[in-house]
Amino acid sequence: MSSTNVSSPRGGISSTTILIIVVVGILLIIGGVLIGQLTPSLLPTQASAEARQIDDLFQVMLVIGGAIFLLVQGLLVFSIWRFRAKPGDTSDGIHMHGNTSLEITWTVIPAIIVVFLTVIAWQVWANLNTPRGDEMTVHVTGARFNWAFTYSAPLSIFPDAVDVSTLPASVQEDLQDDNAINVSSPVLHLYSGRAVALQMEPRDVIHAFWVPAFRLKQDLIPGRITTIHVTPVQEGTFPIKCAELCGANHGMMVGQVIVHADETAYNTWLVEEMRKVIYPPADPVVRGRNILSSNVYPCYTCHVLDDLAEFTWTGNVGPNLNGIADRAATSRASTTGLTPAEYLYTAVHEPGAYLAPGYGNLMPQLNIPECDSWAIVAYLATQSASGEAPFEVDQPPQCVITAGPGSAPAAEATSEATPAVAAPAEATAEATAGS
Ligand code: HEC
Ligand SMILES: [Cu+2]
Repeated sequence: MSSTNVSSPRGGISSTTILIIVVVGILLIIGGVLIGQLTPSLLPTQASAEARQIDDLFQVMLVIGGAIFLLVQGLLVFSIWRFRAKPGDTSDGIHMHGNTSLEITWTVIPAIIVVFLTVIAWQVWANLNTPRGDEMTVHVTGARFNWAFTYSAPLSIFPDAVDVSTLPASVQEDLQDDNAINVSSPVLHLYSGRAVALQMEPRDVIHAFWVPAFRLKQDLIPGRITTIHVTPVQEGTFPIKCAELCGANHGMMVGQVIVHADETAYNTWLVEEMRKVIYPPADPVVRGRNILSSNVYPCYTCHVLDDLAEFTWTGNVGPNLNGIADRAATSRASTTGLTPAEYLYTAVHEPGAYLAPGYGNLMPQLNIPECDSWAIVAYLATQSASGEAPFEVDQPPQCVITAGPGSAPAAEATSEATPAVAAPAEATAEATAGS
């Protein structure tokens, strides 16, 4: 790291000069190490195994960069002090060009540094991209303006005996291939020490999944699935951010990772979520309200709905949904020629088909499973000025749930969303507004 050969081109190097160079070189290295040691204390906690590797790499870069910074700034300050013009001296400085040893030095040293950094950065990069042993997989969905996470929950961890034949059709279908059900949550739940592959997909534009405490950031690209591997190592709750400007409420696109202490704690959470999926409330209105209040879907970041205000339904990108049932039954039905229920279904399921006047095509196509869409419609139909549904919403036969053993109406929010293969739609439901 020593700067070597800053002597004047006129003479050889004296032993005093060599001593100065050595001392300055040592000081530069000490300074670089200090910068490298102190700066990381500004960073968030290292909550993943990957964070340690990345911070170590960063620290090496800081030591080298810090020493170079001190060298350049030191030479600048030294030159200003040592070679400043004397009062009244208006002559030019000495003209000099060509100093082969100096040029070789300032080419070779940076080349060695860059090659060294490339090698160690490549090693970290390759490590990060290697699937870990015994990974679990969580699917990440980014849509303007929230994050949702879908887990595969094996029926084998469910403590109660379940008679599969009594479960809702959509749950039975979900269980068919792997005897596991999909559970969705707006919070990423993991547990310490267990590696996970996060497979991400956006529903609209490019988003970037960023967990500062994990030191990992990954773009979500339309039409592609991108994956990162991470091993959380510290119990706690850490923020998730969207690091790609994605629209008006980009700043609201924040979430949380909860790292549980161990598998038991994680399973306790998962079983509670499974219960909501396995025993959904029979009343579609309650089901619809539970889906929307779970905030698994990003509706709340774009719409105001007073009934769900406590679940932060305060977004201002789309129309205010207070009184949506009245509007669906009157102006929307007459403009589109759909029945009010069909209109609401289309508005939720195929948002681009008809645009509410004054609004652009901003609402994402969320791939909401068929029966969940109809439950949402049943709930939205109750959002009228009078509080009574002004029209009937018939649930398609495969979406009718008869009260099962556990299907007591859930009072609180559930994340009942099951992005499984949707059951075939009723023919009428497919009618679109033909815009
Ligand atoms: C990114 C913002 C955004 C998100 C997320 C979003 N919407 Fe919308 N929504 C809009 C916009 C903009 C419109 C108006 C344009 C249109 O009709 O598609 C709209 C229209 C609607 C309408 C029709 C309103 C009317 O006055 O006729 C309904 C109903 C609706 N959204 C419900 C939902 C539900 C339910 C969700 C979640 C599953 C949701 N929206 C998610 C932006 C959004
Ligand atoms: Cu985003």
